[in-house]
This record gives sequence, structure tokens and C-alpha cells, in this order.
Amino acid sequence: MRTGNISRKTSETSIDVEVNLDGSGVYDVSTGIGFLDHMLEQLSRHSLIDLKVNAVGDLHIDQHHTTEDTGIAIGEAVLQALGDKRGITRYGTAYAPMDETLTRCSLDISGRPYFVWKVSLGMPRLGEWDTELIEHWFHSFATAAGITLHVENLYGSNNHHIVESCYKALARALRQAVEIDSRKADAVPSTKGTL
Ligand SMILES: [Mn+2]
Repeated sequence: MRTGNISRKTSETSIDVEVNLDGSGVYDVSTGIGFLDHMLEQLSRHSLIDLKVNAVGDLHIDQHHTTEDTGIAIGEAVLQALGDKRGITRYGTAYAPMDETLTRCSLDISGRPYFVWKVSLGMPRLGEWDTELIEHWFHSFATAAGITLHVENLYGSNNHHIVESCYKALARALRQAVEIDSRKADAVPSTKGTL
């Protein structure tokens, strides 16, 4: 089992994360931000990565630190679980439709963090969550996990659908990319020999 376990404590947040890349999509998520919990549950369920998140942050200020640090801690846990990345498929691309909405996520577990976000949201809030923080969550996750991550919403109008399709597309792309490639399970998937 490829597992990662991160405890991240600062003056702003206290976060414990456990992941199992070889799981079955079992989750136990609590961040204090309802919509973020809903999204992280989707991430687990559709990536089949088991995910435990317990985040206690300074929500009396705003949701910025809790959102950002949750992305960082999950990214760090995934990176830890990947180990030397031996045998992984490395690339993943997925489209996630949700009613009128379609989003594509394409990623490379490259060790070179890069982030492209082509998603427009028209509402300032989803539930209590400030929508400007959603891009920040994805950026924080990609940077901490060392992933080249491209997310593009191709079309859609309902903000809940757009955001949920971003997380579901990420989940399905991650599921592909972390999967052990049975044709080359003994090697790191790079001509450089390292990722
Ligand atoms: Mn939903």
C-alpha cells in the first residue's frame, strides 16, 4: 500500500491528512468549510484514493489559510505516498461532465509543479466558501505534490456544477496517473530515470 501521512501545524492552521493511493475511495473529511468537504469527498470517491482530512483553521479571519493549507497538506501526503514514483502511469487526462458543464483536467506527476487554470466563476460564494479560493486550492495542491496540472472548464453555467466538475476531473485524472502501469511496474517512468 502506498500511503502518506502529514501533520502540518502553523499559527494559522492545524491539519492532519492521511492518504492511501491504493484505496477504494473511503473518506473522512472535516475542514470546517462545508463546500470544501463536499469537494474533497468527491476527490476521494472518484480517484479511489482513501482520504482522511482533519483541518482546524482560523476561520474567524477568513477561509484563506484553511483552504490553502488543506491543499498543501493533501499534496504533500500524495507526494509522500508516491515515494520514488516507480511504476506509476505518470500522466492522466479526464473529462468530467456534470449536466450542462464540461471540464477537462490533464496532469503529469512530473516533479515540476506548474499550474494552468482556465475556469471562470460568476458567483462570489458557494455555500460559505469564497470562490476565489478554489483556484488557490488547486494551485497549492499542484505545487505541494509536484504536479503539472492543467484545468479547463470548456463550458457550463451553474457554479456548483463547474467547481464540482473540476474536482471530479482532477480525481479521475489522478486515478489514472497514480495507477501502477503493469507493463512497466519496475521502472520510474522517465528517460532520466528519476521524477
Ligand atoms: Mn454537489
